Amino acid sequence: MHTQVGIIGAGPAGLLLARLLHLQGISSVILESRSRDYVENRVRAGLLEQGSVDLMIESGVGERLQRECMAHDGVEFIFEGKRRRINMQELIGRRVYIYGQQEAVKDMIAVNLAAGVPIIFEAEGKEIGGLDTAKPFIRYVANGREETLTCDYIAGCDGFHGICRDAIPTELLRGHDRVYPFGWLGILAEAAPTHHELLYVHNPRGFALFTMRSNSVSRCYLQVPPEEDADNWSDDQIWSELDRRLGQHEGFKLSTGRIFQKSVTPMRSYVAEPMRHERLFIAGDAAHIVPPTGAKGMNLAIADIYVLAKAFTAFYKRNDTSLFDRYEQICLKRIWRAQHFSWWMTSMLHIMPDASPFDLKRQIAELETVTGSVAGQTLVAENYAGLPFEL
Ligand code: RFL
Ligand code: PHB
Repeated sequence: MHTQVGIIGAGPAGLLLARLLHLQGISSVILESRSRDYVENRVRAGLLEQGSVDLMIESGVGERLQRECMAHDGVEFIFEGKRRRINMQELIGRRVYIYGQQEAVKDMIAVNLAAGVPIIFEAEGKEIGGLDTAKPFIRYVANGREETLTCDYIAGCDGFHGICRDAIPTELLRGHDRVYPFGWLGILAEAAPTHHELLYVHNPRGFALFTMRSNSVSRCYLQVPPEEDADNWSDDQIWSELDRRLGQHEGFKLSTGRIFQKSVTPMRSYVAEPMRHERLFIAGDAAHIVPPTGAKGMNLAIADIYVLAKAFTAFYKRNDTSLFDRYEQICLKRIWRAQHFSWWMTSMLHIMPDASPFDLKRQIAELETVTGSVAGQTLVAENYAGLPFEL
């Protein structure tokens, strides 16, 4: 089998790339190690930046998103019993949108398959090679048989645990890494949202986040030790801990219900450089990871793909390779800004295991500074709602 762009991974990055290439008449094949059912039901991100939503609508995968997403003008911070709202719409004229990542994945799979873009599920990429030749290849196993896909270029959209990043020679690959001494216990519950916008809570007992998937489904997170087992937490313990961290506030009280999904996510920051090697390009979580506090992971994956799709288009339409050469430089500028924002939000809101009273007071002062002035609020709003896509 031969295609122009061989894509490994049917996450948001791989699926959006295939769609954007198809719209330009460029062929691709997606290889995905998991089943369609698995990728369509994997619970992950929920918050999309304005630019991500705009790109999805423009590329014809945003029809249900437009109908079902929840647009938020503001976001709230809670600390020391105080509530501070940042009105992004008023400050910078942009908003954020709640739409489950697995819903976006379902939509992109359906649109790609309907357009005849091949997505081969349960096809595990084992090896890539020929990167310095005109015909790179991907060896994969599907239905117990080893197969080969040849292509002009390979897009490594295979997430943090994929195989593509490791195909960059070790003497060239630099990984910038930070692991945090905590994780998030995330739940989905049959419960109306506690509040109509997101609540980021600083509490000496640990960070908590109240978000949602719909008017009847809540998504909440609790800071826990990184090696915590979600099964150690009963539903009652989860609700009672969320309640204690949230505290008492006028205007809302904790909304509870049946918890139907729970898991613990470790937290890390990571950037791989370079993001291109010969005829391989890596994008999304394959190239970088952020702690989820800034809600940037899926948005960064989409921003990488915006650039990569433009680069393939310039090459196939105009034989222009200049964007191939600038791909990593363009992406890394945004990635490092998102890295800083995600690290900053994480360190401002989480309690380090060895935190002293000084550290807690300093965090409160920081939250006061940031939420207490138009300058501070604008800084958060611009980064949270996302910088415009640029080439
Ligand atoms: P993905 O989604 O991991 O997709 C990679 C795909 O590649 C497949 N794969 C392979 N296929 C074939 N052969 C191989 N050898 C393969 N190896 C791997 C995998 O099965 C998979 O299907 O990467 P992509 O496309 O780069 O997308 C990145 C996002 O998934 C990720 O950044 C976000 O989920 C991060 N994230 C958030 N991002 C946001 O923008 N906003 C949020 O609100 C947000 N919240 C979150 C998050 C991530 C979380 N967790 C669980 C890590 C909240 C949480 C709790
Ligand atoms: C989510 O809705 O799952 C979500 C929202 C904001 C974050 C992280 C996760 O910062």
